Amino acid sequence: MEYNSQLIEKKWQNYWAEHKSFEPSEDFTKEKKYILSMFPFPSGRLHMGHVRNYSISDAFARFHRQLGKNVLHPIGFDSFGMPAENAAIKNNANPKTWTYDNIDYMKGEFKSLGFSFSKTRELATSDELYTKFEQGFIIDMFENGLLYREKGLLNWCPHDKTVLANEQVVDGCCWRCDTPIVKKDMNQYYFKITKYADELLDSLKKLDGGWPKQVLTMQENWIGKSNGLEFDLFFDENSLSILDNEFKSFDVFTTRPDTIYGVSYTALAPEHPIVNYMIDNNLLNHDGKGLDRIFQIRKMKDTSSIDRQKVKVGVPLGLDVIHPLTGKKVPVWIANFVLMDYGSGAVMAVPAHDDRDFDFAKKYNLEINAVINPKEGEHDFTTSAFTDAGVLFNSAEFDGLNSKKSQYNIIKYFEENKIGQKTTNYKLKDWGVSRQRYWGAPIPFVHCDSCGLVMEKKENLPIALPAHVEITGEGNPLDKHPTWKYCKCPKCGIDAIRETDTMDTFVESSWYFLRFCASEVNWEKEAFSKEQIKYWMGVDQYIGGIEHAILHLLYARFFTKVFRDLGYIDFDEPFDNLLTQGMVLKDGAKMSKSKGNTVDPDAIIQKYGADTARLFILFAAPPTQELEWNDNAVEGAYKFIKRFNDRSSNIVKTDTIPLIEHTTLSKDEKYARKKVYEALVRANEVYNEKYTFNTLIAGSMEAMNALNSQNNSDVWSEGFWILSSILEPIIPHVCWEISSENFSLNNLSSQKVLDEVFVEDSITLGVSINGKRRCEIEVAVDESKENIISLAKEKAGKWLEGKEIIKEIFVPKKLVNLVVKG
Ligand code: ANZ
Ligand code: ZN
Repeated sequence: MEYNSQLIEKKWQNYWAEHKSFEPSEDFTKEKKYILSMFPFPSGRLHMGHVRNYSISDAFARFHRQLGKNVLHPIGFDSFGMPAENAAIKNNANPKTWTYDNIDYMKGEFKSLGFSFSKTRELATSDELYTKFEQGFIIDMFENGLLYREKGLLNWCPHDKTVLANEQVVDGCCWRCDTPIVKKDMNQYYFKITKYADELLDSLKKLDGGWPKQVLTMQENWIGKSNGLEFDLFFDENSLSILDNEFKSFDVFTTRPDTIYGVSYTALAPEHPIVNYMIDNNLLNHDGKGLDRIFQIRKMKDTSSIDRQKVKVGVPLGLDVIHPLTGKKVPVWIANFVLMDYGSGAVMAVPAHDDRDFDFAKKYNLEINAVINPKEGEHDFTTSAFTDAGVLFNSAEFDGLNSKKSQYNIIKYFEENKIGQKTTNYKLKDWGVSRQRYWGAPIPFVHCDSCGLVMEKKENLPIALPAHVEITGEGNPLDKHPTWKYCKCPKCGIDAIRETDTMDTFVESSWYFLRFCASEVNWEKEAFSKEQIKYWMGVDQYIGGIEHAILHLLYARFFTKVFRDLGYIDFDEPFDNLLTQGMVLKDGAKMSKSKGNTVDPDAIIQKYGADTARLFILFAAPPTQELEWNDNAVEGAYKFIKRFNDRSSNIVKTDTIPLIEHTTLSKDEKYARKKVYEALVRANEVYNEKYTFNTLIAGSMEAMNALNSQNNSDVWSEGFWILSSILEPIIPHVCWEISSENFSLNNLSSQKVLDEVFVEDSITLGVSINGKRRCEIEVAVDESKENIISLAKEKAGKWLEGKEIIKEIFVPKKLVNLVVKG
């Protein structure tokens, strides 16, 4: 039949929907495969990045289904979040209506792409049922001390009018709208992720091999564990009296105690409490300029942390501390590169051995005291810092020791004299989850005048959003809602006020993969059951963008460990294998609406069909690399599918693979079989651990060409049986069409790789004259040297006429070279 993508694709999509072809079974004795792609935000339409993501996961899912495994390949929508509210402001739409309309449209797109998602487990995180279970978990976490409310300096985006997590601040600006953020002191809820810092770090080891190295490193750096020495620096008499004895000392953290004799100044973060105290009490011994500078520096941080790293700016405070080992006075500065939220917000500065300290010292003419020499050679301390480990000098009793040994000894000295201790610091901060927005899951707490902060009762869940709300873009719509926040205290029953903060949407994506383990049996009743989790988790293959390499994956790992500790599950890493797909580019740039270089998936499906889109995407590049859109290659993919469809007319209809007597076949027939079986071997590697769909497709194309060069209908039929099975995960519609017409459905579970087809009984040798390749001969594998050479002479006769052969060179299985004269 003529290839008609529209007809074939609609037909099979409806068939799959009607027959619920892709529902996993609850038979937990079967071998399982959990294939998951990161779920989309319902922005309105799918983009090519989505199509790539789901084409990859669908290929895995369909392959394992063919092998007879119980496959879970679910999809949902990460449907809370600001864009729904922004659309509401812009188009005067209701965020819920906007969201669910988009979801409907995108589900249609999923169908038209032929993705084999389970339909019964579809979810949107804004569904009230999902909110109900999530709020239950939040309450459990609160009861177990993993959630707390605290005042803190928060990043505030004046444009979006919301608090941002540190990670959502990029170079001092809001990650979404690029507006410079400002600091605001506010109450908010935090998850105690720092409690799990060590475990989050240590168990990365378990993921080695299954996750890309790059992602493991990003996670490790984000957690940012460092060991060092923490100690107090005490003010001298004069400074104590300036500070009215309000502060006697401050704490510093160093990873390089071996450099301690090289300290020539100390520096506080501009937001340090001592600085605040001095500002508030007018204690800065300056003409006012110092104060201005401090405010300038603080502003610098707010607008660009990059500036803050590059340009070094500081202000002397007119205070001195006493060096704990030498007893000498050391001046105290404010420095822009010291961060308030790391360590103790103060550093001992060693310009000779630290780059930032060096730049600062040069700028402000501070002492540079070298105390460590390289193990070999010399270092010029007037031009740069020496930051490596080395050998100590000018360091009293520690002279001559190497860095490592002296670090140990110096920490020991501090600890024995009770003037400091060994400490571990983490870059990781607790996860602030409050958002002052409407379109999110309400945080299920109540503020009561007599009881304080009270949890909602579980039987009152979900605390759902009010359906009607006015969204103006100013402030928190829930806070301004006329009725919603007024309630009774769940504990004492008096009038109380509901918490109006909603949760960071990263909370929803931290456990959705667990929710997918629930089935129709218990979907409404509970989030998931222990048995379901035990069977389906961990996710065998997780696929998504590298942009989620840090936060989403870290939070999902954190939730998994928390759920383990709460007794819901009994493992601690959710994703066994992770594939981060590359970006989709056009004209060398990432496809984006603002650049105007997007390709609309719907248009491609209209013109060529979903199979073509999927084939192109998986053929054009290995999934982990960038993919450049190419219209000609799309056309090429279409032609291949059309040819594949047309040639299927050579198949002899059958219910079993024809039995073929391999030794009786002609050379071309044997070659075709060999190519087909090579593709089969490759399919197993690619779908299991190599991911290079492009090589599998290339191999299948070769096999098609080889089939084309022979006429044996049994070889055709067998070849198509195998090729339509291994290509089904990639171009499912046409493959279901071909196999339903000709044989029972694709099924690789009984497909054996036949060794006989790889046995070579003849080989091709090149024949060269004076090193120049002239022709080829075909000989039996075990042919004798004499016969081969005489055959070569015969075949190369016309180049040998009138010439004398002076040497015959024979390289077994490779070539014959005849050296001639005349
Ligand atoms: C003295 C020193 C000498 C340092 C030297 C380094 C080299 P990591 O590895 O990232 O943990 N530091 C400490 N707290 C800081 C803060 N709040 N803001 C900016 N810098 C801070 O870095 C630890 C090192 O960073 C510490 O060790 C401290 O400088 C600095 F030759 O102390 B070091
Ligand atoms: Zn109360």
